[in-house]
This record gives sequence, C-alpha cells and structure tokens, in this order.
Amino acid sequence: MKCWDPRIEEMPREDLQRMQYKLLKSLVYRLYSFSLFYHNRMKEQKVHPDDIHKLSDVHKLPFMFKRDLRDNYPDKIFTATKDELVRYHVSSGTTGKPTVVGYTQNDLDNWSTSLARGLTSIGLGRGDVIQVSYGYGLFTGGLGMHYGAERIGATVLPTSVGNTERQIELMQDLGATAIACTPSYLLHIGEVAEKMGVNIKKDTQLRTGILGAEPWTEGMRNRIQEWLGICAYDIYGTSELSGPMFTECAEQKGFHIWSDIALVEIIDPKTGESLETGEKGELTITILQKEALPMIRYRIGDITTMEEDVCACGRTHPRIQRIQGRVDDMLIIRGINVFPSQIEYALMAIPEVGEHFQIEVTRKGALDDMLVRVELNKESFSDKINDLMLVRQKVEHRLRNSLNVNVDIELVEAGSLPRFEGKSKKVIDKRSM
Ligand code: DLL
Repeated sequence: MKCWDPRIEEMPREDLQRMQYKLLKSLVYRLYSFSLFYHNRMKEQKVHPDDIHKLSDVHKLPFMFKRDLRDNYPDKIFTATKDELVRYHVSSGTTGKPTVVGYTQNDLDNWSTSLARGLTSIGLGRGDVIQVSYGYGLFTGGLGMHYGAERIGATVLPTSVGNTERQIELMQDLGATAIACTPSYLLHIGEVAEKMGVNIKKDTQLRTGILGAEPWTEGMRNRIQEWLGICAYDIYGTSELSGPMFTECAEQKGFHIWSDIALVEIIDPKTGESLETGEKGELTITILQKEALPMIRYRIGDITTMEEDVCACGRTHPRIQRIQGRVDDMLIIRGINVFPSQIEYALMAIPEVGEHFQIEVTRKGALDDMLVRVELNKESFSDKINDLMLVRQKVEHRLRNSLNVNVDIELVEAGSLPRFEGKSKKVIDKRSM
C-alpha cells in the first residue's frame, strides 16, 4: 500500500535513529532551559542535557505520569504561551481529576501528519468518505480523526456519536466507505442496522473500520470483519500524547509508531527497567516534537510488546502489538491477574457466544468472586436446558483454562447487556463500591 511520505516511512532504521537522537537532544535542552517543571525533574534525577550522548541515554531521563498533569492542572506545565495555543482537549476525568492538553498549530499539524500516514497505509485517500463516529468536543477522537482524514483529501462525514439510526441512513445516502469509532459502537451500529433491515455488507459501501480507543481482540476483529464485510484496523493513542495517532497498516500486525514523532520504550511496570524488544511490559512514550505540552518518558500504563523488524509493508518504524489492557484495568482474582481482554479472547473462540459480555467482581468474606455474564448469539439461545448446559460447560472450560481461576458464568439472551456509543464499560467491580 502506498506511503504518504515514503522518504520518512521507509527511511533506513539507522537514519531514523540518528534523527531521533537529534530531536531528543534538542527537546531535552529546550525543556531544561525553559521549563521549570522539567528543569527540576532533571535536577532531582541528577541528569543534565550534556549527559545525553546517544539515543539509549533516554533511560537516564525521569519518567512522567498522568498524576503530573493532574497536579499541575490545568496548564502549569505548558511550554507554549497562551497566544501560541490554538486548541485545548480535556479528558473525561472518569479516573480522577481531568487532564488538559493544549496544542500549538505545529502540534496539530504533526498529529494530522501522523494520522495521514496511517490512513494512507490502509488504502484510504481522495474519493473516500470517512464517517467519524468518535465523539467530537473535549474528547480527542472526533476532531483528531477529522483533521487526519481531511489531510489525505478524503471527505469527512462528522456524525460524532449517538443518533444511531441517522448514522446508518447517512452512511447509506452519502456512501461512507470507512467508519472511525470504537469497536463497541460499531457492534451497536451493526445491530441497529439489522433491526432497520439494512445489511451493512450489501446495502452500504462501507469497506474499512478504523477502530480503537479501547482494548479489543483479534477474535473480535475477525467477527466484525466477517459480519460487516469490512477490513477492521486498530488505531491507538491517548489524550495526553495528542489523541488517536497511530494505526496499523494493511498488514494488520500492530501500530506503526512514527519514529520522528515518538520514541517508544517498553519497561517493566514494577522496576521501571527497560525491557528487550518482544518482551511484554508498559508502554512509555516520548513525544519528540510537541511544543505546548512536551512529554518525556510518559508512562501510559498500557501493556503491550514492541516489534522492531521491518514490516512486510516496507515501513521501517517500530510497531507495538495490540494493547492487552491497562496496568490499572488488571483484576486480581484470588491472587491471579486477569485482564478483561483475556476473557474476550477466550469467549470469541466459542461460536455460540455473541460479541457482548460483562464482568462483575464481588468479595465474599476475604475471597474475590468473578461472574461473567455472556450473551449468546441469537441462533444459540435455546429453550432446551440441555443445549444451554452444554454451552455453559464449554464457556466454563475455556475460561478456566485460559485464566487459571474459577469463574461463575451466567448465559444471557442476545441483546440483553448494555450497549455503548463510546468506550465500553465491561467491568463492574463491586469491591470498590
Ligand atoms: O482514547 C484516544 C483515541 C481516540 C484513540 C480514538 C483511538 C481512537 P484517551 O481517552 O485518553 O484517548 O484514552 C487513552 O485508551 O491509554 C488505552 O488504555 C486506551 N486505548 C486507546 N486506543 C486503544 C486501542 C483515546 N486501540 C487510553 N487498544 C489508552 C486498546 C486503547 N486500548
């Protein structure tokens, strides 16, 4: 698939690393000289910009955490003046005080460039109609995708979230060829379309999904692709770094992280030590050219692995694999670590099971109990008790094998669990209520 900027995207790895080193060095000098926050952080860590002699010296620099943004709410650590800022985005604050991110025009340009490369790598461009069904407003999904899509000359259909029947009508009437939304919302759109008598595969021109903002599994991808007749690509980003920024290419083998934009490290979340390529750990990113809110070694909290081999598409930039979950999403059930994505992975291999499930964690005495409510697909929900028992055994067996912990199962009818327009909420943790 063609490149947006082949000179950068196919640049030999050594040249990319040389470029990264230069960008890192100038970032560190700039922040040491002009940002009180970073100056103090580097002093505490006893590191000076002159100590950065090679790219791997990034390990000498201090980490940055979400709490640093919260503690400095709303804009105490911005390094651009008010008149240089052209936009704010604000996180929803569901896990604490919201965080505010400011952008200069160059920051927005780099963000759109990152997406333009990604969208081109999955074959989108002029003539495509991209329906942006991520939320617009304070969330970064809508506007981020919007400008990325315009940058490649596609036509944007800015539907935002909600009003699902109208979304489907517009998808048909205006010939949307791609949709950008959370995987959960696309599942909901697919179901509503069926109720309206619209077959997305046959009655629309939709061929591509750009799906992210929440964890989803390969099994879910296969189901969405088959059901809706589209190619579904994963897209990743966080509001603190800009928003949706990195997509898979047509190979569907992980997100390309553009080296001129970001320096990726995978670290051990407990010790902070760097891990080898291919080892699973916490994603940590330095954004190399951010002006308004530079981020050095930002500990995102997402668990993944990094691959450094040249991709079959010819792009030389490293890839990170599907996000397994956040460190803080991990449930500890009777001492065993469980990620919701492991449950999705196990369930999607069972044909009788639908795409929706819910996890409820409770504590009885000193022990944690996990109940998984599993929606069956329409065809499999039967009145015959024996059929249901067999499916239940299958689900129990698969979950026990993959999680190594006993789980209570409740099979529920198709359509009975909540549906989501944005990020889904799959876990109800009653221990913390
Ligand atoms: O979710 C930005 C975004 C918008 C990404 C649209 C992709 C598409 P936040 O609300 O700050 O930003 O949430 C960021 O969401 O740290 C991950 O835990 C999770 N996340 C985002 N994309 C993926 C993905 C946006 N593709 C947090 N797979 C991140 C798994 C994802 N998790």
